[in-house]
Amino acid sequence: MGNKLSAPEQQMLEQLEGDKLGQAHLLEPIKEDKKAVKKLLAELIKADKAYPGGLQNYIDRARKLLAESKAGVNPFEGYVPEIPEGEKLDVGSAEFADFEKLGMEQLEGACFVLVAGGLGERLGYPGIKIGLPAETTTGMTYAELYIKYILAFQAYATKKAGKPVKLPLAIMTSEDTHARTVELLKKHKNFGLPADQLTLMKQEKVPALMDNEAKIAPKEDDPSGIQTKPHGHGDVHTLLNSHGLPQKWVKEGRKWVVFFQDTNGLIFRSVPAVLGVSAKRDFAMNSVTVPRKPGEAVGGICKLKKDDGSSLTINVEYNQLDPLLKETGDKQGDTADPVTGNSKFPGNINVLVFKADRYAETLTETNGTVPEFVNPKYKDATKTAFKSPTRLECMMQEFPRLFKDTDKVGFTELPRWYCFSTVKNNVKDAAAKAKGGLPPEAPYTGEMDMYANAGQLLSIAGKAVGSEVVLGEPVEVTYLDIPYMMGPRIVLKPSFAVSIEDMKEKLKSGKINISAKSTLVLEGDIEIKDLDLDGALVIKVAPGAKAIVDGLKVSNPGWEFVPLEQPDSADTALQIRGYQLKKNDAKEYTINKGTETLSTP
Ligand code: UGB
Repeated sequence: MGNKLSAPEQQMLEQLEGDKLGQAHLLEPIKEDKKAVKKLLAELIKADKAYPGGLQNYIDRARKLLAESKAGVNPFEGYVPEIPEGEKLDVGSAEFADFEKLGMEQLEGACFVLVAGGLGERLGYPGIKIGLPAETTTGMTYAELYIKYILAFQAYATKKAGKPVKLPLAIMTSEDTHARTVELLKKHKNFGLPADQLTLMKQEKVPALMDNEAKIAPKEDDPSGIQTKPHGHGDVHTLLNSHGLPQKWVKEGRKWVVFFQDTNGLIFRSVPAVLGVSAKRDFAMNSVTVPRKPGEAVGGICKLKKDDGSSLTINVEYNQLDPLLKETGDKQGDTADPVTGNSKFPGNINVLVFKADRYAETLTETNGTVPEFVNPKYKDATKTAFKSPTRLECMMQEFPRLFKDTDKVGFTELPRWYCFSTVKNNVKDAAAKAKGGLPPEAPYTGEMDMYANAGQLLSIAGKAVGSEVVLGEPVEVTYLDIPYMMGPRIVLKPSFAVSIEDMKEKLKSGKINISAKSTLVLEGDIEIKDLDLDGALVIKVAPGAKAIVDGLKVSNPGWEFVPLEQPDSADTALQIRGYQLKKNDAKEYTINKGTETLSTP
């Protein structure tokens, strides 16, 4: 390779030397070194291509937002937040059942989008977050759990439709996560999802900026390179648009696009009911929410009202909610409602269900570029210098700003135990959160919440069909200074049931007794009438086969969690938990064909 410049390089060089882009400082220290110049130009061309409207557009937007930030412009000026209207569902109620039934009819029209470009610095885990086990009883990773859920929805929809249904999944990765995501999926053959149903979209980082003029920061150890930083999960919309996926999905007759985040082991439980709400209310966008604790790192959905009567129902991010509430209304800030102890605003968990046609049309009209923001950490009150380079960021939940007034934006509030337990915090922060009465959101608590969720769902479905479900009382167990309740460890794989309505079909009037020390893993088509479990029981049923549990009594030493024996040499996924699974003994059944009745004589 010679040092002669190609046409795009020459063009970028001219742009760089010109006043409009204002980046000549990058060239200055390396201009005599042709090789270094070429390298710099290559990096800038990459950044130019990756950003909608190119580098000039990025710099122009950055200058505007940095000027506004310096001037202290309030992005919510003129808006007063009100509590929005939405559907609040009581899981297990008749109304909830109706929404689930309606939502299950929608499953055949669902498409899924996972945002998994975040590295999880807060979690202190070096790997990709979707490669973490969601629970350690079966070791199922988040990636596998999500895909198995989509496959279970697909199997359900195929049966219901009487024809093959294929549900697509798009995953947004980033420079930080792409290679390891590809490796994980390849190693496990996409966990059974056919390749033609899977699309990976890699988001690029954006140039980091070192001052209010939006000068790009050179790399500290290499002036021929530029510093870049993540642009935020809002990139998912521009990427979907550039891949033309939503437009293709609409052409294929698909109805809904469901977005979800990287570590929430409970989220798919809520999908049928939430689809039901979207369908009934004809929501162009429907955010799943949970009751929110004041101060929690979860955005609040607000109805932002203007003097002229217009309003916008949208997430206000957790770092902006308190200042906004201190300036408006009763000026109390992000405080608790005295009646509920929760924030008055529903907590956004960034599970967004879009109506596919309106989503695709809006993407075509706007390219999906959601408004950005900048959050520089200034050195002092003059706001002239930054502590470290900043960048523009964007969030996926900002999409309502691109919609028309006629597009209905709403939310569906569900109990937290049912749909939300994320894993975001390192051990130290999680312990501090637990002390402060906030959800710890650690690997340990995320795992325990999955078991508790499964137990509660069995109880609700059981009650509806006249089955008595008795679960051992949970006890408080502390690992790595995080105290949490631990009851029986129940894992209901997606193939067992895709909703409470589906679970009702699997339980028959009888009695299910599961002691607190027990482990129960159910996979596949299993009907349960009478079960008495004190120990570990694993039932795996292959597709097409069936098990009937009728009068089965299992008692064995079971499986237990014990503190990590050799913490220093243990896998990092275990180190950040502080415990490991000790398999003493278990009763295991694997049924590959036909129907088998499992009972104790
Ligand atoms: N992500 C990307 O794919 N690319 C990026 O550049 C950045 C992130 P975080 P945070 O439900 O708990 C969100 O960092 O700040 C992916 C909502 O904004 O976990 O905790 C990343 O991989 C907040 O309103 O987000 O805040 C992950 O899957 C609330 O809903 C996802 O984006 C909160 O999550 C979120 O990234 C919550």
